[in-house]
Amino acid sequence: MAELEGPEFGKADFVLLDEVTMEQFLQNLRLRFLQGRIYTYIGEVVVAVNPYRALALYGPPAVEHYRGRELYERPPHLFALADAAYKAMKRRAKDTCIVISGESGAGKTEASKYIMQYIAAITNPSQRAEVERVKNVLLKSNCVLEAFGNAKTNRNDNSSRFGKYMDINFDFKGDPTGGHIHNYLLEKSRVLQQQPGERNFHAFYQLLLGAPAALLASLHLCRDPGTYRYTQEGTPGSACGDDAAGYRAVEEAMSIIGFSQEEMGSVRRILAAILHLGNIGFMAEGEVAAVEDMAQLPVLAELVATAPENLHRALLTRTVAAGGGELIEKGHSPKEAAYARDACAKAIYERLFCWIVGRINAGIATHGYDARLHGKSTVIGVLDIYGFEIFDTNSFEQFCINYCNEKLQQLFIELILRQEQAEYQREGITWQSIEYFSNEPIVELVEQPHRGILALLDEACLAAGTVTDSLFLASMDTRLGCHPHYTSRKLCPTDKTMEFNRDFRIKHYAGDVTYSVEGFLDKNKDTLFQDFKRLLYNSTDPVLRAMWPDGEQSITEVTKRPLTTGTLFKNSIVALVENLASKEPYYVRCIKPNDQKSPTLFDEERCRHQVSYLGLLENVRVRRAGFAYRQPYHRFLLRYKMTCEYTWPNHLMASDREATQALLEQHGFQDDVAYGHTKVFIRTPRTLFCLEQERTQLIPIIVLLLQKAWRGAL
Ligand code: AOV
Ligand code: MG
Repeated sequence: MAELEGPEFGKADFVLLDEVTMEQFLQNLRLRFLQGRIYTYIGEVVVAVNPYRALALYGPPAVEHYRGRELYERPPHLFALADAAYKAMKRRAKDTCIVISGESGAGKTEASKYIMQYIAAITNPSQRAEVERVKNVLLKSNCVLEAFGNAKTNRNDNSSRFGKYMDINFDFKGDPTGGHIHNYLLEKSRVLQQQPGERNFHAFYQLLLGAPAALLASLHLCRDPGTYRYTQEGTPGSACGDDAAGYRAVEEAMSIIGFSQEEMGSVRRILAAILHLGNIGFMAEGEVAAVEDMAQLPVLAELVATAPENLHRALLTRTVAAGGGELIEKGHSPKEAAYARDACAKAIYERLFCWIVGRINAGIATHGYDARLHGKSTVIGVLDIYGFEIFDTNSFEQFCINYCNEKLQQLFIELILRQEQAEYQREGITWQSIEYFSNEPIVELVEQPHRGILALLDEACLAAGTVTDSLFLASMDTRLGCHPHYTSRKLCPTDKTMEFNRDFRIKHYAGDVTYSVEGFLDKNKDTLFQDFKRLLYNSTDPVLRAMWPDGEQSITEVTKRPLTTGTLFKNSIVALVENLASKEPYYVRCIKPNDQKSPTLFDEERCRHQVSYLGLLENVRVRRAGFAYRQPYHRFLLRYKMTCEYTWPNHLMASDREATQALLEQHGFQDDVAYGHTKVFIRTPRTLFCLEQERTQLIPIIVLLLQKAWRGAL
């Protein structure tokens, strides 16, 4: 049992608290955190506190300690949870998923890596070569995805700037045969600009600081990130980790995954092209724009493998359809040209990222798997998505990220309740439901058709040209002004913390966030001129060309309005939630102990806030109001049969259920338990304490008896 850790280590499961109060919860969390016991259960949910230091918790001995064990047989750990998900998948052929949540910097990505590492360690005992290859690709994909999708933010030096959901497929033996990664909304605006103290995606610095000098020269780059407009911000003193070592690790990971040398060459050239593109400036030449320094063009043209004159044209003009199917070229103003350049840089990076994900997926696709030969393939999904974010300035990206967290919180509430209810129903036990804070109104505020913020944003984008961000804000004020979770400065003029024509506020489940409306329309529309798409589609670099299939269309064919970023994101999150809901979920709830990244500081207020908004106290209450513990009869007997004369050493009753009943009645616990079809349910932790105590007292006596018996036998 987890509580065998001893009382000095606090309660290993929050359901064992004497009283369910915030104070007791925090006290237990603090005590365990300070001792390096960063994991604690709420039933089958793992609460994890970021230790901000390396703990010797994850090596091969730890793997062995947890392999094949039941959740409560060992101290709480991610490995126990991963094992439970794996066992459910293997024994019952159930698709399972592990959902990791918590705010930015709470430790989600690290947790997801430990979980994958554990699954890799316990599978493929027969060392089949193809399974080893798949495992390797799955493990190495993290390094590549982090290089291209993570960046230093003010909250986290290695913050995930995209959402990741990874399915791992298993064959009937329980070995991984493949997988698939879904990525969600990369924060591509980071390519252009970062808040003070933050950085661009790691990949840029890794290339500049890690590539050999000759390679750098061939890309016409110099080492100093300060040379490039897109990497100027946040460079001094903000190097996180060792970028040069990162470069080597990514190169190695890419070749293990199966990227060819040509493909890796293309990836480097694309990164270099983005840096060069950012440095192109424009000046006015009469009415229209001209490139400031023409000498830059041949370099960029070489990197994207196009003719310099085509590049020149795409930078300065756009093709528009005039009446009668006629096409005319319209020159950009310098401002328009700069806007188009930035849109192009963002789009290239986003497509590069998606191409990399697709390339990894191709390496682990399960197309060779024949269900008729090998039985049904089962899946464990691992979700590691950006956590709830409140920055000094919050923009469209934070709005999407926080909406996504609302959806996941909603799912947690639904599943935790549903799961409990389903289990009682399955086992034929009656149950009373518990009140929960429902974040449904906030989710609706954002996603409701025709009336939600996303719908109003799309409406504003359709009317483009005339509508500005502040008109969009005005429209939200009119239509959403009465919503209890929405306010803007116009509606609350006394609030000096917001700007009049710019800010609106949403009361999220995790706190109030003020969003700056600036850029919402633009980011939602995400316009990229067809001229750039065509230019890159016609590149002679096959990798770059493959990223732009839509560049084949001519301007007259491009009539349908593409879906907006917000709507695409909403659709992908709705699909994700449906997918998760169809699986048996396991939860990790991560907590960030302080904002200083300190291994010793337990900031009580910060923790209190997280415990509160994650709904952890309610979670404990639900768990306790029902039955705190449940165990299959045979397992229960295996552990406690020594405490009863009818069951020790073996019972003679008709079933394990009857034997369990006899044991509990002998102890006088009959009013605290319920008997399900396959499991015994124990309401209060005290009952289990008593059994545990008795067992602990009996063990030395039994050991003595056994030793005597052995000696006698010799
Ligand atoms: P996140 O994924 O939750 O934030 P990370 O998993 O990146 O957070 O953790 C942030 C940092 O905390 C890591 O880089 C480590 O330095 C440290 N850390 C986290 N977990 C552990 C652990 N178990 N042991 C040691 N150090 C740890 V975000 O992606 O920003 O939402 O978007
Ligand atoms: Mg992360």
